[in-house]
Amino acid sequence: MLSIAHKITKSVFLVLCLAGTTLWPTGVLAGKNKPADQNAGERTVILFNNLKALAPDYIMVGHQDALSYGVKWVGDENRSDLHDVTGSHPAVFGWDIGGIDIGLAKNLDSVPFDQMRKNMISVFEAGGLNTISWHAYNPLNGKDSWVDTQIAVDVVGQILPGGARHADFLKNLDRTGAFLASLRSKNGELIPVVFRPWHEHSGSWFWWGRLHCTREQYIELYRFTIQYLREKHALNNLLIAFSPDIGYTNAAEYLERYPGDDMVDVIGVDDYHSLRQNKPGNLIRNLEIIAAVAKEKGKIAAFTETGCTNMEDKKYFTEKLLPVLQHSELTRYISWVLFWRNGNKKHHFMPYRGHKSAADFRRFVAHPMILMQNDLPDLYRVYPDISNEISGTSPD
Ligand code: BMA
Repeated sequence: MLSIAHKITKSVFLVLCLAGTTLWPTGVLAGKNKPADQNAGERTVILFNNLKALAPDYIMVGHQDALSYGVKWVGDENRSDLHDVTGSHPAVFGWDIGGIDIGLAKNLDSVPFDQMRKNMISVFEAGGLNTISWHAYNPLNGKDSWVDTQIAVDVVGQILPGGARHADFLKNLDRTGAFLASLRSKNGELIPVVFRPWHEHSGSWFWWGRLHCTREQYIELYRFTIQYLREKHALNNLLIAFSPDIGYTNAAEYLERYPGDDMVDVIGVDDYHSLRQNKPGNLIRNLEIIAAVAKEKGKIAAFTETGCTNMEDKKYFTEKLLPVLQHSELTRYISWVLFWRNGNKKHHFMPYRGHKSAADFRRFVAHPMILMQNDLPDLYRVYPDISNEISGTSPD
C-alpha cells in the first residue's frame, strides 16, 4: 500500500511529467533541436538553435577578456579595445576560469572572478555570447596547467575515479561547478554559456595533453567532468566546446579523442600556426574539417582560438584571415572566431586605439558576413528567422 505522502509525491511527479511533455512540443521550443544535454534549459536550447540558424551566413567576432582589460587599461566600465577601435564590442566574449578550481579570487591573468561574473551577466542581458575556457591548475601540485612537453606526467590517471588523487580533483571540480552555478540572470535563471574544458589536448603542453594520458583516459576525464557538472551541480546551461589544436588532416584524426555526441555541442579548433607559417591552405582544411563534422552531427563549428601575435601583420584581417573565412560554404559555416587576449603592448592579438592595424580591422568588421555586438539581435529570443534581425546589409 502506498502511503498518502507517497501518493501525493507520485501525483505531483506525474503532473510535472505531463507538464514537461506538453511544454516541450507546444511551447517556444517546438521544432527546436536539442543540445547534447537532453535536460538543457530553455534559453540554452534557444541559443543553440539561433547559433545554428546564423551559421551558414555569418561569422561572429570574439575576443578573450574583452571587457576585463586591454592595452594600457584595466577594469574600466563597459570598455573593450575593440569598442575603442570600431564603436562596438565583439559579439562573443571569451573568459578563462583557471584559478577558480584552486580557490583563487582572480584568474591566472589577474581578472577578479567577481568582476568576471558581473560582466558575463551583462553580456547575457545584452544578448551576446559568453564562452569560457579553463586553464585548470594541476590538482596534484597546485601549479598551473603547463607541463614539460617532452616528459610525461601522470596527472589524469591519478585524478580519474579510482585514482589515488580523485578526491583532490573533485574539490577542484566542485569550486569550478560552484562558479558556473553562480552565473545567473536578474531573475535567478542560469545564463547559457559555452564551456570549453580540456582544450588543445592534441598538443602536450597541458597536463591533460596527448603525451600525458591515453585516449581512453582523456575521454573518461572529459565525460566525467561534464556529467559531474550537469548532475552534481545541476548545470543545464552549458553548451560544450571540444577544441583540439592543429595536427589533424581528416575527420577521423580530428575525432581521435572525441568524447561523444552526448557531451559536445561545439566542434572547434585552436589554430595560431597556419597563418603564422603563411599556410592559409592548412587553415582552410582545418576549418572545413570541423565544419563538415559539425554539419554531419547537427552541431556548431567554431574557430575557438586564434590570433596574429602582436598584430605584426598590418593587413592580417582583410588579406590573410578574411579570404580563408570566405573560402567555401564550409569555412563560412564557422559560427565565430575568438581572438586571444590583449594583455599588453608586447602580448596582444587585436588592435587597440591608435594601433597600425585598426583600420584593417574596421574594414574586416564592415564585411556583411562578419558580426560584432552591434549587428546582433538578442541571441536568447525566438525569431521566425533570425537572419532578418541582423543589422546592416545582407551577406549576399
Ligand atoms: C596564453 C598567454 C598567457 C595566458 C594564457 C591563459 O596563451 O596569453 O599569458 O596566461 O594564455 O590566458
